[in-house]
Amino acid sequence: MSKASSELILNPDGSIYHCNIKPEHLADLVITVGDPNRVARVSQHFDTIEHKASKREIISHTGTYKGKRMTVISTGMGTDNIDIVLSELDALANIDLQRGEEKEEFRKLSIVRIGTSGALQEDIPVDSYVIGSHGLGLDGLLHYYVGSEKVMNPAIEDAFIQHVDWSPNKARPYVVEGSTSLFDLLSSDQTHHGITATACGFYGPQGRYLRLEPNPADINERLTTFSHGDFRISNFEMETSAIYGLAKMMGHEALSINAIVANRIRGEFSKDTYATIDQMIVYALEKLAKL
Ligand code: R1P
Ligand code: URA
Repeated sequence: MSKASSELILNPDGSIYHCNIKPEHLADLVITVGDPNRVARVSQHFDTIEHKASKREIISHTGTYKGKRMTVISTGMGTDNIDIVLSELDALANIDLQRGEEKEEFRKLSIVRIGTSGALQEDIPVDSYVIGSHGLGLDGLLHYYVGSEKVMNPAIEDAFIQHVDWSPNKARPYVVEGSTSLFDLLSSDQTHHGITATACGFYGPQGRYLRLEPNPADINERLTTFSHGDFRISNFEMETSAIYGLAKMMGHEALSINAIVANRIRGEFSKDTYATIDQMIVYALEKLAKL
């Protein structure tokens, strides 16, 4: 059945509402970044840029790096924005926008987040890179979709809920595995690995105490000491769980690589975040050119 114009919203030129691009502007390989300014920091390395768009905090550049076509797009901060960007990217790939109907042939996207993050382990230093084998969603987004339990990992979730004594007043944490093929492609002896925890905020939800006390105050210690088999929580940020969850439900591949700008255990912050991010961008582009 064709979608109503209130559900699948198009701009007057036929582009999709927030991302503001048309299907032909979207490459199969998509790099997401939180910071809109990071889009140009990625595309400055491209051989050519064929299309640029912007609306609100969502900026996108499509071009090639060493001949590999890719779209880099900013999401802004948080899983609420991920809901918008992932839904629209999938619609661009898999819905005939004019007819408002799902296409017969599925188009699979590879989605790689190049982000920044805080380490939750003492041995993951600032200015290193972390790849999330799994996303741990403390944000609740995935529960708004029917069938999301199929991509979750209840054994890890239950162990986590018990270990941290998770409050029933908050959404149930969910765990989704990232793409194993992208993990193999992007991993090296230069990358750390672990579960990437995704919070619904930067301060209280990540245990930062300015004037309001986080609840629980020791959330970071509880996360740091959690392990399940070989898995431990490596880092904290604000998008990965929703990217992994939505991408998996939609049938896409997704992985996050994050530059560690803070170490929450040591209380340290990077002295030059931009240098670290720029190095990680080149690292990721070199690997992704081989996809
Ligand atoms: C918070 O400072 C923001 O930085 C991290 C968090 O996930 C959050 O979006 O990622 P980005 O640098 O990709 O935005
Ligand atoms: N981004 C986050 O969300 N948390 C940090 O500590 C650093 C970057």
